[in-house]
Amino acid sequence: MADPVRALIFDVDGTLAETEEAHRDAFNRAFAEAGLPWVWDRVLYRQLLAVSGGKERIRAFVARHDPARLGPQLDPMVQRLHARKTALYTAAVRRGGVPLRPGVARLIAEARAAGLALAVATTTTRANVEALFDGSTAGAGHGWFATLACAEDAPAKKPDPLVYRVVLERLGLPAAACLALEDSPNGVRAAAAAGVPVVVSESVYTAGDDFTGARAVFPDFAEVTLDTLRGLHAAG
Ligand code: XBP
Ligand code: MG
Repeated sequence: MADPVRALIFDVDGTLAETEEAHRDAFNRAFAEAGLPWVWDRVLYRQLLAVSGGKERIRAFVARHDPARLGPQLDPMVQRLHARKTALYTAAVRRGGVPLRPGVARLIAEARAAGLALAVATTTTRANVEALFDGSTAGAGHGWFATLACAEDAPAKKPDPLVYRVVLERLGLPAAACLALEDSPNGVRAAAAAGVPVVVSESVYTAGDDFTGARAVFPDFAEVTLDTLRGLHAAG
C-alpha cells in the first residue's frame, strides 16, 4: 500500500490554464516585429510543442524550416526574440484573458483544506507563471504554491526530469509521496523519470497524444476530486 499523497505538483501550460494560444500569439507578434517571415499556425505549433521551452522551440523551428539562419548569429537572435515574446505574453495574460482550467481551483482548494503541499513544476519562465497568477480572477497562485520550479531552475527541459527533481528537493518529500498533474507527453515522461506518479488532463494541443506512464488520462479535471487522485496514487 503506497504512502498517502502529501503534495500535488502542477504543470502550468496546458494544465493550470490553456495558455498555449497566448504563447503562440506572442511568438508570432515577436516574429512580425522583428520583420521575420515566420508564422506559426495551429498545425505547425502542435508539431513544435514536441520541443519544450520557447528558446529551444525557436531553434528547432529554424533548424527545420529556415536553416540558412543557423550559425553564430542565431543564439543572440533567439535570446532577443524570446525576451520580446515573454514581454508580449506576460502583458496579455496579466490582462486576465486566460482562466484556470475546469476543476483546477476546486482541486487546489480541496488539497489546501486537506493539508497537502502544493507546488509548480514548469518549463516556462517564472515571469510567465507570475503573470498568469496576476491575471487570474480566482486569485490563483500567489500564496497557493509554496514551491515553484521554473525554466530558470531547470535548464534541461521536459521530458528531462530535472524540474521535478528540483521541486522534490524544495518540497523535502520523496517522489512517491507526491502526485504530478500534467497535460503533455513530455510532462508525463519528466514526472515518471523522476519517480513521481502522474495524471493527465488533455489540453487543446495534446488531446489524443500518447500518455504512456500516466496513472489516468482525463479530458479535464472538472469531475476529478482529491479523493479520485488519492485513489489513483494509492493504486500505484
Ligand atoms: C510548456 C512549455 C513552454 C511554453 C512556452 O511548459 O513547453 O515552453 O510552451 O513558454 P509547461 P516559454 O507545460 O511545462 O508548463 O516560451 O517561456 O518556454
Ligand atoms: Mg504543460
